[in-house]
Amino acid sequence: MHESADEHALERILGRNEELAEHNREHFQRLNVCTFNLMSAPGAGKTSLLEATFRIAKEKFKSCVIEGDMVGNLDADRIEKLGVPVHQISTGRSCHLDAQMVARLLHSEPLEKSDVLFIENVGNLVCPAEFPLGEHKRITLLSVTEGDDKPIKYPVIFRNCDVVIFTKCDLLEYVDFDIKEAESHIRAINPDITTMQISAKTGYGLEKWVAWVSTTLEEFKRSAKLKPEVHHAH
Ligand SMILES: Nc1nc2c(ncn2[C@@H]2O[C@H](COP(=O)(O)OP(=O)(O)OP(=O)(O)O)[C@@H](O)[C@H]2O)c(=O)[nH]1
Ligand SMILES: [Mg+2]
Repeated sequence: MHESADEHALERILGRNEELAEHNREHFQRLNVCTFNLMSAPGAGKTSLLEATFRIAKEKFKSCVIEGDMVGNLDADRIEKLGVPVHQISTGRSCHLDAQMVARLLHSEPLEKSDVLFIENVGNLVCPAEFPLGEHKRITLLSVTEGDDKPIKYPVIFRNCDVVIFTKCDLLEYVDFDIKEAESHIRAINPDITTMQISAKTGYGLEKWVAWVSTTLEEFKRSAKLKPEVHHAH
């Protein structure tokens, strides 16, 4: 009895989030800002990937960042040091970002001037998967220190994404992580997935990642041009 009442409440929350995410998506489309949602377990290397990206490709696409954390500004401070505009969202007791939190930042000046918005979600391999934010692409990072069985144990986040990035590949020789095995678990639930291997520490695979971001941005801009403009009163 209780369980079904809880399920209804959850469905309502998820439905409302979907609506707001759609609103965000239209807004990003109008602004011509291609948005990426980066999700992973805590410490898989989301901020390190962003830092490495900006070190080598700050001039390639004009970016801004939203940092989602339960408390503190540590990650936002790391991004700010690289001269990239960043907003910190403190989620408090919530273990994920939701569309409403992102919606509050839609009219910020740096966002309106950017080509790309990177949203670093709260480190968590479960909840962020259920809450779309209006992003164009969803990216899940899986560190090779976490174990190649994680796609089996946490399938939703690996199913609900466009790209999986295996991170910390410089550590592959020290850990029992079989990339082929992990990849086959992911493909079993998400056959069209794009996968990449990187090391933010050594720079391995970063060029391919930056090329993917650039191509995705170009495709996004082309498709935005083709779509009829949507006019909304705000
Ligand atoms: N060896 C190695 N360590 C890395 C790499 N990328 C990140 N790390 C380390 O992993 C730790 C966590 O990295 P972060 O980039 O902070 O991870 P995160 O996913 O942003 O963490 P949360 O925001 O707390 O979820 C840090 O000590 C990094 O130095 C990598 O490519 N190789
Ligand atoms: Mg981080």
